Amino acid sequence: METLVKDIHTAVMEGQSEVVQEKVKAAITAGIPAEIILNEGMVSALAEVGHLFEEGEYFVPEMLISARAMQAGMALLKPALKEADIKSSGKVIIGTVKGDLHDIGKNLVAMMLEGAGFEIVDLGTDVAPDKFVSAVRETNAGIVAMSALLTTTMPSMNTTINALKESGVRDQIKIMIGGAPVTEAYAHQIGADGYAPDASRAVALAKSILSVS
Ligand code: B1M
Repeated sequence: METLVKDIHTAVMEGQSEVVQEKVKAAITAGIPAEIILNEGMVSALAEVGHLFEEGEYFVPEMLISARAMQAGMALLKPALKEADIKSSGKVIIGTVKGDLHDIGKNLVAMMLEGAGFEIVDLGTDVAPDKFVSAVRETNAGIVAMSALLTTTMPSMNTTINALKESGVRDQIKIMIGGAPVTEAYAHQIGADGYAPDASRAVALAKSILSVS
């Protein structure tokens, strides 16, 4: 069991998508819990990739192929991450804010929310404030969920909230935010309704702000 998780970790770090897929399939078959495969095999590998990037040992192409390898593995884990008793919990509009192309965390949050019974409207990455506004107008979503991975794109969350206010739709929805540099304090500062540090707590937060049990 440990060897398989280690192999997944190494393959994500080396950006070997096919090996990741092969090992993730083997780990699922071996009965290793999806959360262990995800957190110990893949999320920790990307954290290490981030450190190597900071230290100048990895560059953007290496980060990118590691990210692709993780996404290949995540696709296989999706069914296993779904909760058993799924009932409709509401609709969530989700996107990575303008200027930001990181989508793995956002995809993971979307996947876990979907698994918990939420309907997802995924706007993708680099989402301009007016796109969030249009999505609120076009859907009957209860939540707008924004992700940012760069300190330089966090202000786009504030700009988006202001755009939602200016267009008169702010009070129709709850707003939740997250992403590595984002904090609870920042959520308060910009007037979001909630912050979650990871995907499972994002599910708990979404349920609590929509009062879903
Ligand atoms: Co970039 N990158 N990157 N990158 N990248 C970081 C974020 C960085 C910390 C690396 C580093 O220096 N150590 C750094 C940011 C520094 C900063 O601003 N403080 C950085 C940089 C600098 C950059 C570029 C500027 C590099 C360059 O071009 N010179 C560039 C920017 C491009 C852009 O966006 N405009 C860039 C590009 C890229 C790639 C494209 C190569 C690739 C992204 C590919 C992709 O996403 N499809 C990439 C990657 C892979 C990373 C790291 C290595 C990994 C990010 C990741 O996917 N983590 C990252 C280093 C790191 O994080 N340690 C780094 C795994 C993911 C599961 O975690 O996204 O944190 P995370 O999501 C978590 C939580 O944050 C939370 O739940 C998730 C699951 O638990 N969460 C939410 C996320 N969104 C949420 C929303 C919620 C609630 C919770 O509610 C709505």
